[in-house]
Amino acid sequence: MTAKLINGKEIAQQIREEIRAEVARLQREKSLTPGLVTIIVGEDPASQSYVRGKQKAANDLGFYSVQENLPTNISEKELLALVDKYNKDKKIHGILVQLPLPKHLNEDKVIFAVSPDKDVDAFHPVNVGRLVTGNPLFLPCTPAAIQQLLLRSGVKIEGAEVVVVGRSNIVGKPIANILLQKAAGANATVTICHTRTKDISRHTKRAEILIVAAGKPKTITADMVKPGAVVIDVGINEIGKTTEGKRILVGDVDFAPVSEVAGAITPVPGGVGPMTITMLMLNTLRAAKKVKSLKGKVKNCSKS
Ligand code: BQF
Repeated sequence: MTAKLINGKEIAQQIREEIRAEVARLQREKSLTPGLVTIIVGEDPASQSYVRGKQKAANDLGFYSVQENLPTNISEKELLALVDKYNKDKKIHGILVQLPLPKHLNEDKVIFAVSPDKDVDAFHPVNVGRLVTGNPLFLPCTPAAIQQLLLRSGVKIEGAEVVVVGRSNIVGKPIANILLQKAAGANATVTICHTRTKDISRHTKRAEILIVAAGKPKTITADMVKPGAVVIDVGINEIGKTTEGKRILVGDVDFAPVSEVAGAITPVPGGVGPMTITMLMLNTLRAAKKVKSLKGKVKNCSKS
């Protein structure tokens, strides 16, 4: 079998057109422009490239966008003061602090400082709690991206055997939580595997939907995949640079051999990544509209 490619770039573009139309309507009818601030501390090239992508997406959609570039040696107090300034700024609806932060800054403190109403990453404990208890304000961007890719590719999530490899707060734990909710676009049976799982293969081989966020190339090989499974590769691993200095990226899945076994698969690049940025834009739009609940707002399966 050769797997169907789930084209994240294309689906992301489709949703961006929907967002663009809604931004135009908001401007026309309410004179309201969604506003996003991205805050980056230091010079990490990967982080700078991610923030550039987020700024470009915001600008392309007609958002009001602000970029704060802070020096590595900024104090925690100064960073928290800046976050608070944007908490109070009426033109700004979404605040994104790019992670990871330099070691002298406490990430938890900074995440806690962002107003939950402007927390478009959905990392604040209030938003984590709201997700777990089934009343989310925002969904975290990468997990939201995964769910939308599945829905828009016509994958049936309800009742499916889902196996998640990885237990991070950013991907593994929240995607498991989203897909097990009693809600539209969820109702799956979810297993989470991690570095201390005894026999990962025993679990992955049962998966109808396999979500891999392990942070290591070739974590999943062809022998670990059930024939016909849907494989979502969340990994972003830099394995070198082109002669022009561009990062060469691979996922966590051994792509070519797994494609021979799986029913559908996301590529890296061009899979989950572009959708993640689009979900950040959707969260910013929702923050601007002050949508209080996502209940019944999950767009349903339209086969593409
Ligand atoms: C693509 C991220 C690890 C640590 C911190 C498009 C992105 C990536 C890939 C992107 C990521 C990964 C982001 C592609 C944001 C996803 O074409 O495949 C976009 O910008 N991402 C981040 O902000 O912080 C990270 C991964």
